[in-house]
Amino acid sequence: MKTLAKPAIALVRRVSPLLAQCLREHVALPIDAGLARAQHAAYVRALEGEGITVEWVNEVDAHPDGCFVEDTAVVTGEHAVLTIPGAPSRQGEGIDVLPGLARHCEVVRMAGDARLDGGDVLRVNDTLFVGLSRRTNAEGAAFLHGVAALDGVSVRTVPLAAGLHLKSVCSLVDETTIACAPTMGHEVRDALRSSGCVLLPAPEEVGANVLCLGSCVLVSASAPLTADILRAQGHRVVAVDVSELHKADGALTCLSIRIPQKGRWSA
Ligand code: CIR
Repeated sequence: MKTLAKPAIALVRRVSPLLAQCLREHVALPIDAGLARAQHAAYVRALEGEGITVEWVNEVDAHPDGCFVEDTAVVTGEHAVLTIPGAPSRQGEGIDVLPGLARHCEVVRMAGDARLDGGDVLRVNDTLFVGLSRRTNAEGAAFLHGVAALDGVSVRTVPLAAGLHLKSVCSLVDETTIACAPTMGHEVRDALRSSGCVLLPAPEEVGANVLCLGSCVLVSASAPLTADILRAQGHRVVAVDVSELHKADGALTCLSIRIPQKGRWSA
């Protein structure tokens, strides 16, 4: 296992009291915004427990999907793209994120017809894999490419066969290992394999979205079988209950924007 550097900073945003009005597939499941807020607080404590500095987006939490802050920005190194998320209802979220992001990176704001959700971007070494999804288009990937090149990072697009975002179906366990959902399409599989990644099948769909924080891997408490597999492979696993956020189609990576340590990269 090749340990990935842990992020230096994580930007997070409070769970909106309007969370139940979020975009989601299974609207029949009731969402308890208060419980979601408590679960989010535990997620933040887990980040802090790993020595990551947590910074909050200060603005009022009037956006139902605002806590899924990862979708509003992609940090490429010294630079970051403030995205135009693919869902029109989410396009007002980024402006509140900008001040916190600009404290750490030179921010370039996406423009024109480009659309991109940060959840569609998976970094592996110096490559950003970008899922072309219902939320992210080729113009969005091309815009990201232009900014990432400034940091010596390349972009490779992959069509998404299933799932909301690329990182809904795959995420980094360590520097070269990727947890994968049962539904992950062969295009993503082939692209990751061809770049030298080792794929680790996650028995549970939500087990495919883990968050590597250096020597520790956050895993959803809703994915106990995935957690067992990771432990058996020698990973230090911290389970976090985000069941209420899963109902909103959220997962672990989307709840923060990670800023890497200088000159390093992280999940
Ligand atoms: C949405 O549909 O946009 C939100 N309800 C969930 C976004 C989750 N984001 C992510 O996984 N990157």
